[in-house]
Amino acid sequence: QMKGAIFDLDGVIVDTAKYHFLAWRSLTEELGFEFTEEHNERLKGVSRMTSLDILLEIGNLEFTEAKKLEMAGKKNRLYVEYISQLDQSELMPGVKEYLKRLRKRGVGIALGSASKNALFILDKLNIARMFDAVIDGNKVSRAKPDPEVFQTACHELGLQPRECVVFEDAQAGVAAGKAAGMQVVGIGKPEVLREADLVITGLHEL
Ligand code: G16
Ligand code: MG
Repeated sequence: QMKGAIFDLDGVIVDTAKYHFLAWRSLTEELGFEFTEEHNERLKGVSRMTSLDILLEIGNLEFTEAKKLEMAGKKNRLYVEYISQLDQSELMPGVKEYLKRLRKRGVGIALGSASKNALFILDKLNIARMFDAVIDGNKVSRAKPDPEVFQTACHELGLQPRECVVFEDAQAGVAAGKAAGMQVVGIGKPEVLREADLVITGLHEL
C-alpha cells in the first residue's frame, strides 16, 4: 500500500531537459565544440557541476575550479531565463490529474530532484502547493544514485521507505530509489530502466 509518492522533476513532471540542453549548448558553442542531444542524455538527473565535468570531458578541455564555477553560473542564468517562461501547458501528460488523485486518497506527495531551481519551477507550473515536501539540489549533499534525496523526502513525509514509491526517468534516479529500499516506477523505456519495478511511458498511464 503506497502511503507516499516521491517524484523526480525533470523528465517526470516537466520536460526541462530541452532548456538545460539549450543553455549548455550556448556554452559549448562559446568553447568551440559540438554538443548533441545524444550527449545531453548523459546529463539527465546529474547535478550542475557534474554535468559541466561531463561536458568538458566531451570537449576534451580542462579549467580551474573558479573558471568552472563561473561557467556553471553563466549556464544557470541562461537556463533560468528559459524556465521563467514555463507554464502549466508544459506539465507532462497526466501529472495534474495523478497528483490530484493521490491527494484525494491521502497519499503524501514529495519532490526528489537534483535541481537547485526546483521550487522556482514548481511555482511557475503552479503546482507547488500540491507537494507536502520538496527535497531539491539545495537540500542534499550526495547526488543520485545515492539514496539521500529520497530518504530525506520519505523522512519529511513521516513514512518508512517500504511505504514510498519513487517515480523516476533517469537510470541514476531509479538506482537511488532502489538503494533507498523503495518501490520504483520508471518513466521511459524498459530497456534503459531495467532496475525499476514497473516501467510506464508517463503518469497518464496510471
Ligand atoms: C535535473 C536535471 C539535470 C540537471 C539537474 C540540476 O534533475 O535532470 O539535467 O543538471 O537537475 O539542475 P540545476 O542546474 O537546475 O540545479 P532532476 O533530478 O529533477 O531530474
Ligand atoms: Mg529526471
